[in-house]
Amino acid sequence: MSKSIRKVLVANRGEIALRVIRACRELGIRTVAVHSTVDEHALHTRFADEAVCIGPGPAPQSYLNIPNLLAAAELSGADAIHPGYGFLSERADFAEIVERCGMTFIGPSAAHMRVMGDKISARATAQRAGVPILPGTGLLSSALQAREEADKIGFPVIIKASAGGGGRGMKIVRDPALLARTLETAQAEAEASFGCGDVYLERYVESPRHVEIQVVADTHGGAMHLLERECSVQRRHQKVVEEAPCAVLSPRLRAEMCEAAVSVAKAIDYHSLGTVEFLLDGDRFYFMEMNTRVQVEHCVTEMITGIDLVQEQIRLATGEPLAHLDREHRPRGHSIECRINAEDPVTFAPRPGTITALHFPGGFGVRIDSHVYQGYKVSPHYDSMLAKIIVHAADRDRAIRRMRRTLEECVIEGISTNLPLHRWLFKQEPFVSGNYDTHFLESAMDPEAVRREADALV
Ligand code: MV4
Repeated sequence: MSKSIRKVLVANRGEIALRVIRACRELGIRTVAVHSTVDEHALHTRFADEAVCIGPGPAPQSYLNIPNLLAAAELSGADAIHPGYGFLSERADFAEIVERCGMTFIGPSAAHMRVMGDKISARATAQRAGVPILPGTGLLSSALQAREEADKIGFPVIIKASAGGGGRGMKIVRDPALLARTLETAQAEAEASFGCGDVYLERYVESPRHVEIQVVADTHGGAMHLLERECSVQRRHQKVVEEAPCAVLSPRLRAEMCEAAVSVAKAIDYHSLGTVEFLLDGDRFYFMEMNTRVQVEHCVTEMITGIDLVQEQIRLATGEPLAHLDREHRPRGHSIECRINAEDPVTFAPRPGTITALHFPGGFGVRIDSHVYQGYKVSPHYDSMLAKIIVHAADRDRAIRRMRRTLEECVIEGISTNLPLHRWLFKQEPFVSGNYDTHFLESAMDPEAVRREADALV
C-alpha cells in the first residue's frame, strides 16, 4: 500500500522551502517551487527543478491561493504537495482538496488536522488517552456556567479560543468580577479572528516552561517519540531560541512526557510528524496542543537524533513503515537554535530592506538554514525570519559557548536584525544556568544592554 512520490510541489517559501527541496533531492524526488512575483529570484525558485509563479506579493493572492497552487500542481504533474510550516500547513480543507485531486498531502490526514486544530477536541483527546491536562472545561455556553466552573477550578483562569492555538486568542482572568466581561470580549474576538467564537477555560499556570515532544507515526499503527525540545525563550508567542534536550528534565520525567506524547498520537491513530506541546510546571506537565506540521525548530531534534525529519515525513506520506528507525533514543549531545530575524533588536518591529553584506558563521558543529544572500531584499509581505543558526556540541555548556562564538562571527549589514538580542541573551545567567520560564525574555529584556550589543558590532 505504498504510494510512490516522484514529484513534490513545495507550497511554501524561504528556508523551509529550501529544506524540503534539499530533502527531496537526496531522496531522488523531483521538485516544483511556487513563488510570488516578489520571490522570482528567491533561492527556492532557483533550487527546485521547476518553478511556477502563483501570484503577486501578498500571501492571500499567492502562497495562500489554493486554486493557483492546485493549477500549478496539475500543470507541472506533481503527485504530492508539501505545505512546510505556516501558510496552508494546518488547513484541513487544503489537505482534503489535495487528496481529492489525487495527490498526496505530505502530512497527516485532514481528520487528524481537524481534531487537533480544535483545541477543545484536542484537550478531550488527551484526556481520553490518559494524558494529564489542566483542570478546565469544554465549550462554554454562558457567563453563569463560566463562573461556576471558574470557582471550581480556582482563579486565576485562562480563557482560550478553541480555534486559536500558539497563544492566539487567550485571556487571563485574575479577578472573578471581570470574568463575564472578559468572556464576552474573548468570544467576540475569537469570532472575528477565526470565524468561531467557541472558548473554554483552564487553570492558569503562572510560570511554566514550554516543552514539546516530537513524535513520528506511520500508517501501520507504529508511533514513537524523538525526545523533547525546550522553547521557553519567546516573546509574544514567537519563539526566539529553542534547544534539545531540555536542561531541567529528569530522565524519569522525560520518559513520562515522551510516553504521554506517543499516547496522544496513538489515541487518534495519527500518522506523519507531530509535535505534542506541554506546559511544564515544576515536575508536573500538562498537555496544551498538538501541531500537525513540520516546525521551525525541528532542526535541534535532527541534530541530537541524527534523523532527517523532513525525509521521514516524506517517507511516511508514501506509506512506508517506521521500522528503519531505532526504537530507543537517548539525546546525543545538545543542540541550540537561534532565529535570526529582520527586526529591531529592542522593539522587535519588523525591519524589511536590502542585505548589503552577509557573512554566515561556520566551523565544527554549526548549521545554517537560510534562504538569504548578499543583495537579498527582505520583503514586508512575509515573515521576518532570515536564518536559523543551529549549533550542536557534546553538552549544553559547550553548545552555549559554540553559539556565542558563532553569533560573534555572523555579519548581516544593510538591515537591522536581532543578532544583538541573541548576543545579549547568551550572557544572561538565568539562560546560561537553564533556570528560566516562558516569561524570562520579556521580563529580563534590558533595552540599554541590547543597544550596547548592537553598538559593539562593526
Ligand atoms: C497556558 C499558560 C498558562 N496556563 N495555559 C501559550 C501558547 C499555547 N500553546 C499555550 N500557551 C499558554 N497556555 C494555561 N492554562 C501559558 C501559556 C503561555 C505560553 C506557553 C508556552 C510558551 C510561551 C507562553 C507564553 C505565555 C503564555
